[in-house]
Amino acid sequence: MPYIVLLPSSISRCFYNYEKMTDNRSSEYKRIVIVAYRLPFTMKNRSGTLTAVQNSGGLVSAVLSLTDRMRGQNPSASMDKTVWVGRGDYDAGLINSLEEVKNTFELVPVKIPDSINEKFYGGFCNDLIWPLFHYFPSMTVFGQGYFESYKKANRLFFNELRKIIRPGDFVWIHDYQLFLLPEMVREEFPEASVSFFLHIPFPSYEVFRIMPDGHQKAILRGMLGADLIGFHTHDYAQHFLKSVRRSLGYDISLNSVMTEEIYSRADAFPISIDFNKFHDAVLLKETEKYISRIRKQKRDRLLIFSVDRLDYTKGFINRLAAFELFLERYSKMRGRVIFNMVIVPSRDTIARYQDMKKEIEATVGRINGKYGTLDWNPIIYQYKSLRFNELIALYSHSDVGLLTPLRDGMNLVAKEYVASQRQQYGMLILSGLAGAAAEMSESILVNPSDVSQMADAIFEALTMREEDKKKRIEAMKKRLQDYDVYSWAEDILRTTVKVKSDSWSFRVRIINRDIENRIISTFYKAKKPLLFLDYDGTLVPIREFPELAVPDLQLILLTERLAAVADVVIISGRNKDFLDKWFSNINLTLVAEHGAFIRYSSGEWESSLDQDASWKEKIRPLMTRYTNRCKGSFIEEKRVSLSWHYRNADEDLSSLRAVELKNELEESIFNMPLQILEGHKVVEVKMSGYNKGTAAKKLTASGNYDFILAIGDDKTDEELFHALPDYAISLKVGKGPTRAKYSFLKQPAVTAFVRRLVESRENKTD
Ligand code: GDG
Repeated sequence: MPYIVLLPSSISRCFYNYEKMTDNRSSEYKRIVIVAYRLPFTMKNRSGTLTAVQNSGGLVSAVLSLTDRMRGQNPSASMDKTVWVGRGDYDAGLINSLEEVKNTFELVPVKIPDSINEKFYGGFCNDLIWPLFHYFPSMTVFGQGYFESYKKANRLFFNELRKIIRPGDFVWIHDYQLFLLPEMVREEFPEASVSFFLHIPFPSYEVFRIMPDGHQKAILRGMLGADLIGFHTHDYAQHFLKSVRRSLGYDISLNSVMTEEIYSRADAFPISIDFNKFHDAVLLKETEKYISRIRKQKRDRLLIFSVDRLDYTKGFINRLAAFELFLERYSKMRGRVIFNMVIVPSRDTIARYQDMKKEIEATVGRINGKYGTLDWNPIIYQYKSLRFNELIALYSHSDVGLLTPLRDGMNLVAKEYVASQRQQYGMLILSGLAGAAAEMSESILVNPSDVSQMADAIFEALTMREEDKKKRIEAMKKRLQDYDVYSWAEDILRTTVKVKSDSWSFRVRIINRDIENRIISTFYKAKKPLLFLDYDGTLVPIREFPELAVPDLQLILLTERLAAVADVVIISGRNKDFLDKWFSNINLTLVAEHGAFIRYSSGEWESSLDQDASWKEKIRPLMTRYTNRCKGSFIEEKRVSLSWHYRNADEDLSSLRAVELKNELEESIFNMPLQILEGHKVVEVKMSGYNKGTAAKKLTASGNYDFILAIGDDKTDEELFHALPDYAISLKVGKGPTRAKYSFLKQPAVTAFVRRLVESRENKTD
């Protein structure tokens, strides 16, 4: 049966078979499609011969491994080669035939003319988004034509993507160069599973709103095209959601945005590293020669290092000032410490970057001149990229990692440094303004603008006792090992599946004459039909005051006629007296106060409260899992309730966990006589026994109904819809997201439909 989906008009252009996708919605993905500004290979053209060098980033290996793991988990379902869409000037045929590429990805190059790329990448991305999202509004350039080029470039990406996208794909879009792409995908392929991940911070709304309104709205709507929007930290996700609320005016509920066209969730998925790769590389032969070089250079001195790309967000000058103050303040350390500062070349053709480089070099020269001696230079400055094994040697033999960016989405170097500590224990000094700080609380956290605090932190790190370093580093290592880049990628994939399947259950399908006719014809043929009708907003329109919403004579008569041809239940939030007053003379069943009371046609009011406590066996393990994940929290058990208390736990983590627990509980308690209450630092599940769903279950169980229809308009009716057997037909009144199979746009349509139902059966001939 074809559905009508209330989605952007472009749906008609969609090539998916809707019914097929609906059936397959929970099946596993068949292919991963990555879209990122850069391809995972760097092409090298040496005297006419093209070769490809695979980039070493964690994302590349995570995606390759994810594909393998999915193949392994489900060998019967053929998992296709992962596709990677990214900027590239060579033809697809040529690069995909290269030996180095063949067994990895299928590359889809997006050609972006330089004239567009300059204002798109150099302009909008690097001169506007990058500084603003890293809290440098004064460096933000709102250049002419930037946004137009940004839109064009995103469109160019989409034009390539749309050629290859197909059902069963998991489309994973990366970073700030492609904010507009998810929406383009959703408009044309509403059934595609899309995840977006932002690698840089999402700033607070007060900074985000500095952008022109049009840019703000386009970016947020663009991102909301994804089913799941991932950020490094909880704060970034909250900033995004707040911006959605303020700039687009959408309601946010439990990290989700639900409108008539959108169902998206935003959450924190801190990126990790390939822990084993770094941990194991320390012992490799190729690393050894660099280690001996470092040992020779160090002699009995202590080594501090930092590695960053040349960028104003990295806080080089403050870091150098802190090192200088450290030498000044702790004079006994002079001659005993070397600071190896590695800066990886980046954008140094741009004047601002050249100036920054000059300033860094001048500062290094001045400090070395001031404190250096014949046999000791306090700072070794390198402006170059290191080989992987050289980097590992530096990580593994540095006594301190001094990583103090002014802002950083995450900072992978911090994680890599910790993973490389195995022959000796160093200590990490980490900026509190790097995303990594949220997970690396055992490091020495500093404010990168507080030069004095950083100088003291250097001394503390250099003189920390071996056992303390070991304890702190091992705690961080364990976390990195447990949640590596592979778990990260899997987590995102799994959550996208979940969000997508939730979005299916809430999708709105507007009823039409054709569907009405089919329902009426099934009703006509039914031997034993049952109808659930909500009252306010369904049988009568919502009025300003409830006492004004009384049934008129026509409705009473219609209900009477309906009750003569089918079993009818009026299921309402109204109290017993109200329902008795208007409907007690009709041969139907009444359900009052959302299911707390039931009155069968011939009987007295009964309470439907259930005393069974077996539900605890399902809820307790779930709460126990959260207790284990959140130190300091505990479970309290009463006869009719289970509570998860978190007043003694870490405030930020526990409030995040409380939201997650509530989400999971909501899933688990559907169809059970329970409700969730949230108190002060407590999440409680208690028996309710009185929602419309449980009442409906009881009523449907008591007869062999071959036709069940339910009509309702609000949240409490969603429980009713959910509780009904699959063959039941549920109809929502109004446009919002719903579990119902179809929706009426307006209440008066319900009365007209009910009249048609009645007439069909009254005219029944057999
Ligand atoms: C974005 C966000 C976020 C660095 N120098 C050398 C070298 N590296 C490697 C490191 C590390 C990576 O580059 C740099 O890590 P970042 O975390 O800064 O990553 P970016 O991709 O630049 O930045 C950032 C990240 O995305 C991930 O989401 O953490 O906040 O800005 O892996 O090992 N590698 C080699 N030689 C070097 O000289 N071989």
